[in-house]
Amino acid sequence: SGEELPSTDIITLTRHVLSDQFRAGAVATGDLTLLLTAIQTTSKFIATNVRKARLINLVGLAGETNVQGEEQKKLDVLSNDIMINSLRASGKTAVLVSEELEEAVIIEDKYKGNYCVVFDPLDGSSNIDAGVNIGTIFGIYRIKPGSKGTIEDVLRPGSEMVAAGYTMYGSSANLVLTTGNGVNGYTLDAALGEFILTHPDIRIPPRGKIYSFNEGNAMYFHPPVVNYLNSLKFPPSGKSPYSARYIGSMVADVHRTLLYGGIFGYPDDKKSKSGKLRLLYEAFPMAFLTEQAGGLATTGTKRILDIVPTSIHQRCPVFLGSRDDVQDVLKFYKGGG
Ligand code: AHM
Ligand code: MG
Repeated sequence: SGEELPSTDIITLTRHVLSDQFRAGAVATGDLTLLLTAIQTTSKFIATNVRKARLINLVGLAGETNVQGEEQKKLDVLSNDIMINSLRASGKTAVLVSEELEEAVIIEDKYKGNYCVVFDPLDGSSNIDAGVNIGTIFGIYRIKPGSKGTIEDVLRPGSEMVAAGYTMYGSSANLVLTTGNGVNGYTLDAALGEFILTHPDIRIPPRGKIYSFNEGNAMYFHPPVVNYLNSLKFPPSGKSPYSARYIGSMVADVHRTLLYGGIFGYPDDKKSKSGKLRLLYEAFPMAFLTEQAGGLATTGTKRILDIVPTSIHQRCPVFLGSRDDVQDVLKFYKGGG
């Protein structure tokens, strides 16, 4: 075949989301599309800042401590501000929950819309200074009928989210999104300033060959996890052991899991009674994406999307990925270890 001609019919994220709504025959008001446009803009802005971080001295500590008592990085603070400002200005949001802010932000009447966005503006902060992949994670709820937008609108199971996704800032910026109708991946074309559909209908292989856990915590792990991991490393004779991959950025570890298959886990253990990851803006969006891609997401004993949150920053154990791999973990939990 000869040289490929450049496509004159590119599918941008906005076009794709709109065509999805046409297909579904939904009475779309365009509100969600506009909200997603605002989110795309924040991702482009954050991607730009991540790129030039080292040049303009955005790496290093910002000198403040966040809700979880961790020191904030300058890029975290910046990314949070970018998202709050843009989401408020979109006029489509009523409640915002950010990992970086202790309290939920209730949007004033002038800008109030019908959606709530829960997000971690820049996840994987321990990787920033080393230039390793980091990302933004977000989940979207529609406010309850009749609600003016309160914290109750986000203290709902993940299964009620209308959309969720993440943007990974790596060698390219990749936005992966579900609106409850499968999962699609888009890559930022920097010249166009548009996210272009590059990974249509992502499906997780039913079984993988990679496990992704912080095994440095193994001495705290509960028996089901220890025994499960041993089963991967010391399989019955004739079978190959799994490969270990752990970046320590949930977005990057989940992204790889969606594309290659396998399992990502951050369990609860003797030290971290509820694990580390946050339910609302880390576990829920990733669980939603995983299930939409044909995988499973569990705490070990419960489907993650069924959990009813009681506070906005609560944590939750996470195992997610290929269906068969997650079912294997569940067997260890059911068998009592
Ligand atoms: P952060 O929100 O402070 O960045 O922490 C969340 C990150 C996840 O991206 C990642 O999966 C996990 O923490 C890694 O934790 P650990 O360093 O304990 O392995
Ligand atoms: Mg974070």
